[in-house]
Amino acid sequence: MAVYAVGHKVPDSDSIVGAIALAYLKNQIGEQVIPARLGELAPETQFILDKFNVAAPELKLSYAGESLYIIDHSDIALAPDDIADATILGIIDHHKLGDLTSDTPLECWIRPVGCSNTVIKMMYDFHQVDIPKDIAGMMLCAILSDTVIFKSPTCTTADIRCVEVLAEIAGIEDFKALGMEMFKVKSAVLNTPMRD
Ligand SMILES: [Mn+2]
Repeated sequence: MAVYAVGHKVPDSDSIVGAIALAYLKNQIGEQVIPARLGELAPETQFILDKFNVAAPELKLSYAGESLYIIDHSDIALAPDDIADATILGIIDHHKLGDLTSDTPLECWIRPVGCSNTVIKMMYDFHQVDIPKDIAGMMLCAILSDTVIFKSPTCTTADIRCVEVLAEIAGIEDFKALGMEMFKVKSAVLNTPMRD
């Protein structure tokens, strides 16, 4: 039986980066966790992975008999189809509480902030684990994506402070320029005619 960290179906950057960042943290505190994903990468997410030269989490759809950490949601509809046959070890999220439940005690990190990666940064702080440069850069991008570079109504001062700290760790001087570059990748694809 293995332990996985996985975000929601039709994964966004928060789900993918969150799985990588959480798995790294867990591995640092002695718990073997494998990052996974429930679907194809969005172009924006591919851009982030390429930028920091990090491999995508493995595509894994079935979790029967496995244990997992759920990231960026707590809804049955967004979780793996066979989630009822898996053991949920934890939920890390920033949305309203969904309908997932568990048979055993679980670790729950749910905060009303703009991004799951802001919550994961709080977990790194709690466990006093240093964030590697590449992971810090990706977490920063995920927060800029979810908060639309701090313009979303869900953005909090915790998210902004978190990005500032992550930018320092990652050695990124102009994180807003990076955010704009990221959104250009996203909109370039959105403006592509459907047949292409
Ligand atoms: Mn999110």
